[in-house]
Amino acid sequence: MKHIILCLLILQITNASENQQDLVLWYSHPANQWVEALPVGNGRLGAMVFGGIDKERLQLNEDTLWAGGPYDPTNPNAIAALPEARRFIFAGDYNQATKLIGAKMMAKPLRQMQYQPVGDLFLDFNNTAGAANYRRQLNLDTAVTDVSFTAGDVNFSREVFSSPVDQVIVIHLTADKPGQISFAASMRTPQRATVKTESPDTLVMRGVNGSSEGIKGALKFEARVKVLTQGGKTVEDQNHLTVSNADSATLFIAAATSYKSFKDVNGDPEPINKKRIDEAVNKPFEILRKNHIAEHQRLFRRVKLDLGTTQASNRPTNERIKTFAVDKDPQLAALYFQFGRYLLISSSRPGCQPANLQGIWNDSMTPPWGSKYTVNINTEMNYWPAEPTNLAECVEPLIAMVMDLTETGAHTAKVNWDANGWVCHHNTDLWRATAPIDGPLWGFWPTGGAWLCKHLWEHYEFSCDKEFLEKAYPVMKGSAQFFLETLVEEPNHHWLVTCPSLSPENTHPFGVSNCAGPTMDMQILRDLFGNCIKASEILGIDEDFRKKLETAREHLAPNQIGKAGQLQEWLEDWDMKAPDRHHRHVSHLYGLYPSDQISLRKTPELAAAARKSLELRGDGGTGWSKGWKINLWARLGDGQHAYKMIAEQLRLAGDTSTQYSDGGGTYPNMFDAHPPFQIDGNFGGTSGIAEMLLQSGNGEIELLPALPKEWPAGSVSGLRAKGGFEVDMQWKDGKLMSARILSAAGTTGKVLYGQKSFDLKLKAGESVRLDGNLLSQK
Ligand code: FUC
Repeated sequence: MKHIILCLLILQITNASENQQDLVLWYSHPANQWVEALPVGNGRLGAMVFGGIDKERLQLNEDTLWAGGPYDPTNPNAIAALPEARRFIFAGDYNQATKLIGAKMMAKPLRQMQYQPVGDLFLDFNNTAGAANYRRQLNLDTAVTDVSFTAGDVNFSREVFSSPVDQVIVIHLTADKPGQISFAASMRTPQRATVKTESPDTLVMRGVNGSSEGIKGALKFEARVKVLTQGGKTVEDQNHLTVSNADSATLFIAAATSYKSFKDVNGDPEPINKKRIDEAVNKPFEILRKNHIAEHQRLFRRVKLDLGTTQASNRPTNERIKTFAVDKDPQLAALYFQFGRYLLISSSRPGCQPANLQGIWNDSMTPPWGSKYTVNINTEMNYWPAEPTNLAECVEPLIAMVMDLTETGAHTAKVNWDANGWVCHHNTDLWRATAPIDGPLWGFWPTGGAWLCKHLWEHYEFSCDKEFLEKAYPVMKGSAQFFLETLVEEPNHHWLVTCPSLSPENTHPFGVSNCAGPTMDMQILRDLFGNCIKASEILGIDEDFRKKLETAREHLAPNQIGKAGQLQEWLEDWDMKAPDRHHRHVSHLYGLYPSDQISLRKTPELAAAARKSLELRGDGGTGWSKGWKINLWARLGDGQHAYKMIAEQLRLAGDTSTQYSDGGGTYPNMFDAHPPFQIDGNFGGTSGIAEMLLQSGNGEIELLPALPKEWPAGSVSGLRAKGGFEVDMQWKDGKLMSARILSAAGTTGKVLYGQKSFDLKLKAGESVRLDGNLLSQK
């Protein structure tokens, strides 16, 4: 008996370590560039860890360190030009409309504030010559990155994590011989800041944020590093600390700004940092590490995915990315899926800022597109994996931001559009600016806030949490109110349309993008109005408002199929004459994904038209564009094309030797390449893989809707479906073997697999086990 238990135990341990290995990114050399460094983050405080042998670099970020301060970018002159802009558009004089919008209706300033770095911490070592056996890794299961190597006869190791429990980054340096830890710690920053030692073991950076676009930097920030050693000696020297001959050392990094809310910057970072460090240094390292891992695993371990393993899985991550097209390496696709979940947990925890264009990781004072929140696709894409991959908590920062936007957006609605409710155009920033920015061709799109509302509704749809819906409904209603007041009748069919607007950021045959009633707007509003109608019914309120929405919804311009058999992007059949027929934005396919207005079963003709549009667009595009296309092909039930899009993503960024199209790709550290780095493609990839395995909506849960032949056998557990369900599945030879469906909310639903179906009638907390024919099992 004892023997059997021992065997089982050994088996379990082997499995556990094998699984762990499946969740590791690893490299045989230090990072030479930023996109090779490994990201850690607790939602708020992030670091890119380079793993240098004689010089370690941690590039640091804090999610409220943005340029500028509270500001009002609305343009009081905009409203006067609105009637004329509409007249130009309805008369077909699009160029005049664009000129007028550009001259009179844009935000002041024309650009929003950037997300900026804190700076770097450097550790310089002088006893690492001749290092060998180097390994650097990031374990997604523990959210700890570590470096190990041998120098002389000493084995060195370094561990780094950003603790969501203790709100500090912890660096732990050890050696297997006493007295071997010697280094100098210093800090550098591109910000207006000073770095000074405060005592023999503490280094402090104090600064103010940058001004931008005439908006004065209004934030104070502080980063604080404290070193604790076992043995050895620590001395201070003006702006650095020197540790000599310690047995081990632990560094604690805290960083904070004076940001309290988008309208209050009166916080004081110093006492916040001091308190966090004082509390952390009083806990043994093992406890800090254990608590950090437990909190990470509480979220991370909810979903397990096995797509199969091959020999290719044993190589360093950068090499595997390079040869994915040839090797297929199903485990790399699974790692990419889990990396997206890791990134979301690490960049978007409750109470923090939402994940921006780079999550929380950015080393530049002027990052691409300001590393802001672009809400004409990118911010939404960041949150696509959250609900289906069981990370609903991570949506909280997005929801909180949308609540803020109802306030700033109400001002923009009044000033720019003379309307009630609230509006957010195509971007926002830390200060929740909502006015149209950058230029008329990109910014004059009023539907960003309405799209964000979908995430509130989905948070309800996945959880069936009515209490949450009560809080979400007024936000959705405010957005709907804005459109009820600003939709206008277009002259040809008398449909209700947005005007002026645009189909994100695509130029129509008149050489500009501004137009009336682009398909995407209509689809977004069909969702928004429809979801408000359902919400008001569920909550039993607002009958009159519901009626107004019902009438308006019926009069929205419909989805139209053009001459080429495509789903029209605009009111007119312009698609085949548009100058950039392969444009990265596939906005009119919103109706297919993320929305479920268009589906193979419900609207087969529109689904065929969407497919045609997708074929005409081709497989090229930026990282996020390819990420979107994984999801779209999955919705079309085409697992092979979805897989092809994964292969488009999972190739080394910039590598032109593969058969794949331009743009997109993956950096050695698995960050998505727009290029340059933009995190949305990672999140789109994760949700795309989830969509290939499970889809839900319209009361249906479809199992393995788009399984490619490259993943013939596998299993997944913990995926979520709308209606409050959780799904586990196993498949073999490309066929479902078994599934387990748990109902958390006790709602009804229908499970589909191929032509088979099963009606779910479970009470909350009950589950059912089905075989590959969807017959229920004991
Ligand atoms: C939109 C996209 C770009 C980029 C930027 C952040 O403008 O068209 O490709 O993703 O947002």
